[in-house]
Amino acid sequence: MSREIKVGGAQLGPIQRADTKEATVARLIALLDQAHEQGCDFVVFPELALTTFFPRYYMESKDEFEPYFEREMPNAATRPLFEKAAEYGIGFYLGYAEIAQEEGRTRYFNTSILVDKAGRIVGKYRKIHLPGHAEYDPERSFQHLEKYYFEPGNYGFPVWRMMDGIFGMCLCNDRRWPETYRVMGLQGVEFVALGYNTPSVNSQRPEERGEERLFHSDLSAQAGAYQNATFVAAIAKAGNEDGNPLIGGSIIVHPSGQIIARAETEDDELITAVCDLDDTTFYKKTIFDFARHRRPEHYGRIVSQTGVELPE
Ligand code: CDV
Repeated sequence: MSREIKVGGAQLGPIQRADTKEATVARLIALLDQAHEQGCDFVVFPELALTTFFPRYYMESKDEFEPYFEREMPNAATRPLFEKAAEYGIGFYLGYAEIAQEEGRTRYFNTSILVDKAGRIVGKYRKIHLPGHAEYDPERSFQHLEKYYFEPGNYGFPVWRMMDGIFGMCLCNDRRWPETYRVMGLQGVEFVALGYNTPSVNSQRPEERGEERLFHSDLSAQAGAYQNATFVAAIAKAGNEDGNPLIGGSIIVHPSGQIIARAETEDDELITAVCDLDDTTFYKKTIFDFARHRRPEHYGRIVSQTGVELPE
C-alpha cells in the first residue's frame, strides 16, 4: 500500500514591517483554505512566517525587537490557524521567532514547529546554521543580524514519526549544509520541511542577482533530497518587504532530486504535490543504502573540525 500525502507549499509574499500578526495569520489561513479545497494533508509555511524578515534591521532595545518574537505557541494571534488546521485535519510546519525562559535566562531562537492533523505540536526545531553577523555592519547595504538576534539551536536535527512517515525540519541557511540532511537521513527521514527568507541581492556581492540565488536554493534542496532519499519542501517568504526584495522559487523535490512543484510568483501562492513516501525506498535500499556504503571511519574531519586546515 502506498503512503501518499498531498503536500501544500504555502509560499508567502512580502510582510511589511507595519503589518500586524493578526493580518498575517489571516493570509496563512487563506492559504490553508486553498490547501483544504485541494485536498492537502500537510502544509509547509516559510521561516519567520509571522513577521517581516526583521534581522535586516538593527534594533538595540529589547522593547523594539521582542514584539517580533513569540513567547508561547499557539498564542492569541496564531490560535485561529491551529484551530482551522485541526478543523480541516491538515498538519503543518511553521517558522517563527521564539523567546524561551531556559537555564535561568531569556533565550532567543529562530524556530519551526511540526503540527499534526489534530493541531498538536509534535516537534520543535531551532535553527542551527545562523548566517550573517552579530554586530551592526556599516559596510553592508542592509543587515543580516541573525547571529545578533538568535543563538544557535540546541536540539540537533531530530525526526518525528507522523502521518505514517518520518518527518524532519530545518530552516533557510540550514538547507545549504549537507550535514543538515545527512543527520536526518541517518534517522531515515522521508520528508524534510524547510522555510526560507533569502534576499534577492547578496549584500557583499552586488553582482550576484536573484537568478543565481534561486539556482543555489534549488541546487541545495535537490542535492539534499537525492543524497538522502527524501522529499524536501523548500518554501519561501518572497517579494519586496519595505524595499528589500526576497527570492521566491518555492519548490517540492522528489527523492530522485527532481522538482515536482514550483511557485511562479513572489506572492502568497500555494503549490501542491502528491508525495508517496514509499518513493524514498528504492534510493534508500540501493545507491544510498547507508548501512552498506558509508565509510564513517574516513569522515572524522566532518565532526572534529569547523574551518579548513590546509596541507603543509
Ligand atoms: N534566512 C536565511 O538564513 N538566509 C540566508 C542568507 C545567507 C541569505 C540563506 O541562506 O538564504
